[in-house]
Amino acid sequence: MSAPAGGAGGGGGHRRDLWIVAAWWAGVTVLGEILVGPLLRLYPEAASREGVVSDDAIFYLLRLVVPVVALVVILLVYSMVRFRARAGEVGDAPAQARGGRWAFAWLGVSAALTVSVIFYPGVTGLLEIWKSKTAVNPLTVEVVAQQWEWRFSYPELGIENAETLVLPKGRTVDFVITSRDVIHSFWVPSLRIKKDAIPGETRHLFLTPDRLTSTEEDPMTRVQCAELCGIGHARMRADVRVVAPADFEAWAAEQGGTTASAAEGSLPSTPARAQAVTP
Ligand SMILES: [Cu+2]
Repeated sequence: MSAPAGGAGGGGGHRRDLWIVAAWWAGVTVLGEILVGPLLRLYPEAASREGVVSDDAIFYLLRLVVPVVALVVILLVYSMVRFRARAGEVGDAPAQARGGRWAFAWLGVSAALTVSVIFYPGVTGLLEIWKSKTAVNPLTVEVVAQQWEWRFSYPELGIENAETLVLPKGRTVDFVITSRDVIHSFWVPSLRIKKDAIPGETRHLFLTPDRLTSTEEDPMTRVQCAELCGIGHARMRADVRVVAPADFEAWAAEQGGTTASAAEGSLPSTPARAQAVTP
């Protein structure tokens, strides 16, 4: 009961179909991999060590997906064209058989691919990103979200409620994130990894900016709320500057003591204040 031929056409005809599909698959895969290269270069450049890990994972998955999509689409289109009903043909389709070697091979390969990407780049990437939690001497930046603005405090430097997020290049930052009202999400697109800001909760996000950049140069380097939080959500942004360590110290000294809005009172329970405080 192990005759290889399944359909009505006979073994020889199917072998030819397989070769045609294989040739198309190889061609489209090569073409796809060639085209995906320039596409990936259009991807906005990351500006953090962790962001590069995240980008590498996405690029790997996009490259991996090319032969998979190619195979599925080619099989589908080829079958539709090759085995279509011709004019005047009214008979039934050939009886469909279940299982067989191809089905099990298909199942085995898809399962293996799925499991493999859980480990690489999944687990390996996460471990790489989580290394930042153990960075020595991270810079603490308290991030407070509220409808519809962000405030940044640097407790080690005595800076409170800054409206611009200034970060030194090359030093891991421990963002301590919370919200005063509803759920927001702290996101700097070029740093890549985001974290929800949740009232009553304090969450940590460790990121290491590794490129000098600013909102002016690169709009992807801005704080953008990434959780729909009301009518002002889209405008809930803040400028970001990643500067050299010496410039950061100069900025901190400039800010020192004279906080942007010292008159606003203490952090946690100030009621929502007017939109623009001071430019
Ligand atoms: Cu929002």
